[in-house]
Amino acid sequence: MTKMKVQVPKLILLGFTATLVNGAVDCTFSAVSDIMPQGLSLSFAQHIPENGTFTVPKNDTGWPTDPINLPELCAIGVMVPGETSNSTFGFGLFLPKNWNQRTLTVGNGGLAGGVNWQDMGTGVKYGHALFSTDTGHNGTSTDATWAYQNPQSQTNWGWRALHETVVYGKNITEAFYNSKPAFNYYQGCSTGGRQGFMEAQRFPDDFDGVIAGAPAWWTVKIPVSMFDTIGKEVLRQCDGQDGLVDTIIMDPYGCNFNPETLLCAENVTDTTTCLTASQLGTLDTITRDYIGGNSTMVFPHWLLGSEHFWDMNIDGGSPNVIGVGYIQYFLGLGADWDWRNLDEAVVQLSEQLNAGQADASDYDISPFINAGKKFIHYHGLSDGGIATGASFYMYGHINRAVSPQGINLHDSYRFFPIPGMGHCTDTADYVNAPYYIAGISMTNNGQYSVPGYHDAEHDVLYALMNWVENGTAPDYIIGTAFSNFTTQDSITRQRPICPYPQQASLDDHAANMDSNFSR
Ligand SMILES: *[C@@H]1O[C@H](CO)[C@@H](O)[C@H](O)[C@H]1NC(C)=O
Ligand SMILES: *[C@@H]1O[C@H](CO)[C@@H](O)[C@H](O)[C@H]1NC(C)=O
Ligand SMILES: *[C@@H]1O[C@H](CO)[C@@H](O)[C@H](O)[C@H]1NC(C)=O
Ligand SMILES: *[C@@H]1O[C@H](CO)[C@@H](O)[C@H](O)[C@H]1NC(C)=O
Ligand SMILES: *[C@@H]1O[C@H](CO)[C@@H](O)[C@H](O)[C@H]1NC(C)=O
Ligand SMILES: *[C@@H]1O[C@H](CO)[C@@H](O)[C@H](O)[C@H]1NC(C)=O
Ligand SMILES: *[C@@H]1O[C@H](CO)[C@@H](O)[C@H](O)[C@H]1NC(C)=O
Ligand SMILES: *[C@@H]1O[C@H](CO)[C@@H](O)[C@H](O)[C@H]1NC(C)=O
Ligand SMILES: *[C@@H]1O[C@H](CO)[C@@H](O)[C@H](O)[C@H]1NC(C)=O
Ligand SMILES: [Ca+2]
Repeated sequence: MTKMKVQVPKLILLGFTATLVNGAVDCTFSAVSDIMPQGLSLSFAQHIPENGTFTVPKNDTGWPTDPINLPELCAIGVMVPGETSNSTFGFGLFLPKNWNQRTLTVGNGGLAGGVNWQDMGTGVKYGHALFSTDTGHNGTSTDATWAYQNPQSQTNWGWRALHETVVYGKNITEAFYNSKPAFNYYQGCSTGGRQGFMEAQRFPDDFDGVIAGAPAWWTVKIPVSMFDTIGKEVLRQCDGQDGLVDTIIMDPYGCNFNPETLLCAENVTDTTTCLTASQLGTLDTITRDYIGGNSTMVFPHWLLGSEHFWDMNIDGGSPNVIGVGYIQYFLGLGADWDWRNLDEAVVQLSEQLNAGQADASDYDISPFINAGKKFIHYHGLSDGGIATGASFYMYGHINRAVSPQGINLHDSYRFFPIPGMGHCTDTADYVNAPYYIAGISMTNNGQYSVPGYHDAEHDVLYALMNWVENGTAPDYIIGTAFSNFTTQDSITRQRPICPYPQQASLDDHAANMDSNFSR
């Protein structure tokens, strides 16, 4: 464990070295049409005034919320026709009037089809030009039916639509401002995290820096069904084991947890507050890695402290519909396939098909690293959706792939496990973890960055920019908790989040930081 002193942060406003550039092209349909690359068709070009709202097109169902409080910008919708209607995809751009000469591509979530207008609305407040793809279909996060016997759409969702969106997006941006983007960035979480790894693995030229959160990268693996919440008992046992009773489990792997304390006493009739012996067996299954035939890892376990969020994986007693839909429609087993029939053969079929080539398990990212690019990876230690163990597994395998090539991984890629954070955002109210590190995807509509702390110490996007553009690596990112995370009105806690394998030192410093922020 590395000790680290962290000053109580001061308000630092980030001074940008890039000059602001104004659009060289009017935001009219005909002017924007003229700068479209060959073969693309413009759906709309719409001028949004300062502090305006963008109205999401009606059938664009992936992110239907209208982003508000926007800076003045040009909103653009583009269709990329494919050889068949199944291979067609669309993408959106927000090109701000005052442009900082950077681009930011945002990722998608779950199985959703649609332009992520919501995260674009957050990202454009930083001054970047924003891109997002619809991944080739319109649909909600849990709907997989579009994928059935539709390999073109699977490939679009797997990797193609995002990559081509970036290539076209840079082209359109340069023509719009008559100036080439100086730096290109990416951020996404969950499916968006998978997309970030995929890009770094396959298309190292696309971005100078990537932020990938809670990557659902292991698409060929299958989440198993979940059970009840026992989080408070885990917290009771594990909280103090990291050296500080503060409702936060800093090191779930370091906790020696005894589940037997949850066992129902003899003859107990109310089993809502305890677990039966067979329920304890289920708990063991959940908190252990899923090892398949021939001792292969099928999927890592959920960590201690994630119990509050396990309900992400139960849906009326059956497993998460995303996982089930994936098997039914991506693997082609059809709507009649029942999750109770999950067996080794399904796991093997999944490995073999690698539907849409979406599996981001090419661990050798040396071309990305050798080109001087930077990668920030984060994952909530309390994630009940994508097991955090998958990120530790990913880190370990990337390290094993690049270290023998003489690469010091820490110089280019850092993994920040975030204590107490659920899937991409959120904390249990009995934990109140300072997890918020801004960027896109954990920020509410109309907001951006950390109020009062628009800087590289507190905001992961600024941290990445500082790393890429100044060579200043993030040794920590300070997470923030608010009394109400929705309104972000008052800060209750701030804590450094350290890159793995370091951990913030747990002397009385953390407690001091808490008291400094109880205002
Ligand atoms: C954009 O792509 C078109 C081809 O479709 C090409 O002619 C043009 O030069 C490109 N523009 C930029 C700025 O890259
Ligand atoms: C921005 O618009 C909102 C309504 O969406 C309004 O309440 C607010 O006062 C406006 N802010 C500024 C600075 O004009
Ligand atoms: C929206 O979807 C409906 C039903 O699929 C279709 O009839 C309509 O033409 C679509 N509208 C647009 C603007 O694409
Ligand atoms: C999704 O819906 C939007 C809005 O109606 C439409 O413009 C777009 O073509 C659709 N995307 C796909 C891939 O069908
Ligand atoms: C296109 O997708 C539909 C399902 O949305 C599927 O039935 C059809 O076979 C696909 N066509 C091709 C050529 O893959
Ligand atoms: C549990 O129930 C059994 C059978 O009714 C009884 O013999 C036993 O004494 C009970 N144990 C306790 C601890 O109440
Ligand atoms: C184990 O490996 C053997 C040899 O590669 C293979 O034939 C078999 O299908 C594997 N079994 C499982 C359950 O993965
Ligand atoms: C680079 O460093 C300078 C000097 O500290 C700072 O003003 C600037 O904001 C940094 N750039 C980025 C992108 O963080
Ligand atoms: C936080 O604020 C939102 C919006 O005002 C409100 O709906 C919500 O109930 C508040 N949450 C708590 C825990 O107070
Ligand atoms: Ca603790």
